[in-house]
This record gives sequence, C-alpha cells and structure tokens, in this order.
Amino acid sequence: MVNGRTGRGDLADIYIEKHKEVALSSGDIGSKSKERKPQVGIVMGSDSDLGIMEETAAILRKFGVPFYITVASAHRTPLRAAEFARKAKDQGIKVIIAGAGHAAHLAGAMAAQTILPVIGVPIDSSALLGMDALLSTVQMPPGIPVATVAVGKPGAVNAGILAVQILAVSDQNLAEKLAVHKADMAAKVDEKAKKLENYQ
Ligand code: RP5
Repeated sequence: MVNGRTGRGDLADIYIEKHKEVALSSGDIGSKSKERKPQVGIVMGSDSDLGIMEETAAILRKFGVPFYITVASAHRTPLRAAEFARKAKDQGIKVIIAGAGHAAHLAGAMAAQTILPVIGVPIDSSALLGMDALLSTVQMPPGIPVATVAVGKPGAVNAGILAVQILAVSDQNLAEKLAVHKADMAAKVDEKAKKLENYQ
C-alpha cells in the first residue's frame, strides 16, 4: 500500500473500470491482470487532469498499446510517485508518461527514480496557463532528462504518439501502424489543399 492512493469512485478509477481491456483495474502494476501487460504507464498529478490525459489514452488505444493509468503527485504523494517509477520497469512498463499542472515536478521526480524514458505533459490548470508547468517539466538538470511535449491537449496527444514511436523501435507491427498514421495525416492535408485550389 502506498501513500495517498486514490479511492475507488475517483475519476481515474471510474475511467480504469470503463477501459479495463487496456488499463488495469487496481493494485500494483500488472499484479492482478490476466489481460495484456501494460507497456506504458500514464500518471497524472490529479484526477482533474484526466480531461487532458484522456487524449494520451485515446492514442494508445488507437495503436493497441496496453497501458496503466493512475494518479500520483510529486508534492501531495511523493512516495507513491516514486514507488510507481521504481517498480515500473520490473513490471513490464517501457515508457512512463507524466502529466501535471502548476509547479509540475511529477515527470522529473519520476525520471529521478527510473532508467525508463519519461515523457512530461505540462498541463494548463493554473493561473499561469501552463507556463509554470512547462518550465517545471522541461528545465531538468543535466543527467535526468524528461522528454517534454507541448502544453495541454496537443502535448497529451504527442506524448501518446512519442511513446508509440519509442516502442516501435523494437516492434515492427507498431512501426507499420505509425507509417499508416503519418500517411493518413498527409492525405488529409492534401485533401484540404485540394479544396482550396480554386479559392479566390
Ligand atoms: C497539479 O495541480 C495537478 O497536476 C493538477 O493539474 C493541479 C490541480 O490539482 P487539483 O487541485 O485539481 O487536485 O498537482
């Protein structure tokens, strides 16, 4: 048992219940699951971040990457955040994605505890609209990198894609799906350009 575990009924728990084919239902990472083991761990500072971090989950779902999602805070539950990061590799997680707002030290605090790649999503939940979270996430001291993506929902989407790209280095199936994803995006741009061809 770790400090500050979110109680059943919180948003993240309801989310996990709804999507248990990809996100495990409870307990330590992977310990109670007969499903595919999660390859990505998504951690957010509060369940109030779920509206943003759902974008990451949607990308992983689209690519068929099993993930675990939970809440841990670098400030409110530092031991829980550290424990997640320390156990993640042994439990089969290959990439950690950490989203947090305000003085967002979550991604860095987790990166300090693991050799897994950590992607940080700065969340615009404060009066400073994410500038605080961006700087807290990106300005890591030399030696402990956090791959920081854009603030808010676009960053959450990119965190999912970047995690898939990291996994695709050793997964041909995912590499092919990424190629299709890029070709689809390019086709959509071509379509939009075509629609504007005769625009005056
Ligand atoms: C951060 O504080 C969280 O990541 C969240 O973005 C923000 C507000 O948290 P709540 O007060 O809504 O729990 O730690």
